[in-house]
Amino acid sequence: MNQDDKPADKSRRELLKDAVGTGTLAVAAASVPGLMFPALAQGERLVPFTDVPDTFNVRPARPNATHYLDTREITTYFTDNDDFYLVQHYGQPEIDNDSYRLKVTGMVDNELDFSLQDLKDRDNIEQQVGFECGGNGRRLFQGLIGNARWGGISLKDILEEAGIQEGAKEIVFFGTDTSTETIREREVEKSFARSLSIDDAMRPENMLAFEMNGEPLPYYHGKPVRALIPGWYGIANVKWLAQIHVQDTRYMGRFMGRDYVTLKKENIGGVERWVENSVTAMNLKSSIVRVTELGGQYKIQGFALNDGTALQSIEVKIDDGPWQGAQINPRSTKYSWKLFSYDWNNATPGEHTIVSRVTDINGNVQATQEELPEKVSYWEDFGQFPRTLTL
Ligand SMILES: Nc1nc2c(c(=O)[nH]1)N[C@H]1C(S)=C(S)[C@@H](COP(=O)(O)O)O[C@H]1N2
Ligand SMILES: [Mo]
Repeated sequence: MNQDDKPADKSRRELLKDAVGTGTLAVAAASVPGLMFPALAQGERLVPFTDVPDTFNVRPARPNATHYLDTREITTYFTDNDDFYLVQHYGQPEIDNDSYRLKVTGMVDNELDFSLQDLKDRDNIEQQVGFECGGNGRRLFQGLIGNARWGGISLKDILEEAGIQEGAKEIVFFGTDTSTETIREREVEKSFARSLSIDDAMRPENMLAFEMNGEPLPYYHGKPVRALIPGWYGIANVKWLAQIHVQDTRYMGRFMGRDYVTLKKENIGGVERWVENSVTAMNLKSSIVRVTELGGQYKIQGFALNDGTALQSIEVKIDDGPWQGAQINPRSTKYSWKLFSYDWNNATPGEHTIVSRVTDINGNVQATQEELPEKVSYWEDFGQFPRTLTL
């Protein structure tokens, strides 16, 4: 076990089965030390980025507030539960474990109604999953991001037990959190909700999670149960999950149809059109988040995330130099984030611009901001992110 692992309860851990093969990277990662993002060693320092203003301020998690990481301070492979980013659009409902119920309703052969214990009594699975908010990006220096070890049960099993009926199209996940929304000048009480197509919902890696890094799912992260859709932006991971509903129509709620909707220009069969899409699977993305120096030796570190497709490489470019391969943490799994590290040898004093790009095994290369389609909304900010610093 690596030093930066949280100590796991062994006996419990051995009981947990891996949900699906963790999947390996296509990258040969020989001789990479397991500990890629250590806390600063004695004499080591963080080199400040000149693109981060002095006023940029990261506060600890607080009730009902968005919380983001100071990505320069990422030192562990698993993000601490207390520091994992937080987004909640309708507040943070308090749910009592003993009275908690999860209902499965709609176009199913058997409507189901589970207590928390009923869910825990099913076959338990565990997966490493990292994700970011669909609204993450350069303005927060990528702070809406985290990686954790999630424990729970298979969503597919539950759906199979319910028996999805012929003609069903979508599965809607309702949270317990509600808010009054003004829609066409009318005030209506709405629950947070997201939907998946039947095919997307039946992916074997999807989970209902009730543990995070070996602890019961924390209150802020959806206690007692949340959905976890590996490879997707965070919005799909409905917290404080109350109901799973199967229907034969498209779910049109705010977080599918209005918010978390990207507007971009696309070529549609030869015609340039403005296209809206719901934020779904994560785009191929990497970013540099920290640079360290020890005795004149500089190291550039960052992360990559995508939809789970194996990676070919992560590369770093310094100023107008060539792209150079970085080392990817070999402990990465299919849906975890991939931390990378690059030894910046012969760094010269002065101003520099450094940038990373990730390539997957299908040859998809992370685009520059300029190469991406023209986009109006800030959702899905996955272009290359050049960082500046002065040595
Ligand atoms: N019930 C509920 N689930 C939710 C949300 C919410 O507001 N309510 N926010 C979503 C969004 S936008 C994100 S990015 C992730 C964040 O999960 P985290 O707060 O555990 O990091 O939760 C998702 N699940
Ligand atoms: Mo989000």
